[in-house]
Amino acid sequence: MSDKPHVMIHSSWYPPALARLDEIAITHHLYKADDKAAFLAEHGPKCSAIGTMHSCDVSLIEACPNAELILNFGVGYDGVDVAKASERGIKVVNTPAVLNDCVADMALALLLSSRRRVVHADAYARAGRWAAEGDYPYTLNAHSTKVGIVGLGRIGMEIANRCAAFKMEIAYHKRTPRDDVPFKYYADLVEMARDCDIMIAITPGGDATRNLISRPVMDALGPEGLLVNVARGSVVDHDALIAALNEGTLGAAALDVYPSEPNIPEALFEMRENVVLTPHIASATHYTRMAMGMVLYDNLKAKTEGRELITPVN
Ligand code: A2R
Repeated sequence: MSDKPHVMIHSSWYPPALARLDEIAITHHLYKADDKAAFLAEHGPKCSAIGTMHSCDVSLIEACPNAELILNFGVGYDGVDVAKASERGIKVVNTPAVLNDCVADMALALLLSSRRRVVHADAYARAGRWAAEGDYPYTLNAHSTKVGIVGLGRIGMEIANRCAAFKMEIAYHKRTPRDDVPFKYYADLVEMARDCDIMIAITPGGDATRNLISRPVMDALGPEGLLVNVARGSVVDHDALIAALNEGTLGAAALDVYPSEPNIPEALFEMRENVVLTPHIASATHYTRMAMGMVLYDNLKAKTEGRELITPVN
């Protein structure tokens, strides 16, 4: 009999990385099962680990009563019930750091697309409107603007580095100021928004940051202001966002994340000129998704060999 650990895979992640787990584990793919309850009843009790990309709630934890480890594919673990896991002595690991550059690249891609209207101008060009109607309307600068980064952690710092290279002035908000950066700190988000042209959200999700970007923040950003969200959908009040964009009190939004993925609030689809939408792809390159998968692989291997976990969150 194999002494490999059994792992309940709740949701698939980057297939080549997921396939590597089979070298060191016996994986059970719940997302492929038609009868999930029967699948969990059959395989849950033998699993000492759970793998997930989106969520791991109490029912999944309870269906795997011998689980000791949760592998969370992503740096954000707001979908995992960490409190319940801790209560049961289950360790949770995530995939920090290896996705910093990719997410920061995407933040800048969204920022530049929005300020220079790349997506809308592409549609204008393809529709033959240049020849028919004349030059595309003038857009707004990316350089020589002030950008406020909400959450200056691992990814936030990479965003700041890129913004500096794009000749933007940088400000930031988080709960505790950093003493290792030259950027202006704002304890108050509305105050920062008032002073900025662009705001980029890159905090964790969860209750502590729910609707942190509120209507007053959007209004303070103003009619020429841009909100970029590469954090979590829950960080932005989307009803307020749609209202602010419709009323023109906020100029533009460029979003990679949404409150109820994979659904996107339909009102945003109609906003073609001032809204750029991507389907939660900030870390989704082959290179980075493989690296994320290998962080989970290395954690599972460490656990199996009785070594310290590499990226524990509890
Ligand atoms: O607040 P602080 O001083 O703990 O700073 C963290 C900040 N942050 C917050 N800022 C304002 N209000 C809050 N309630 C709040 N909670 C946390 O977010 C820190 O500057 C930043 C998070 O940085 P890291 O822990 O290094 O996370 P990383 O790797 O940059 O990823 C951020 C998030 C993920 O959790 C995913 O949701 C997303 O990016 O992909």
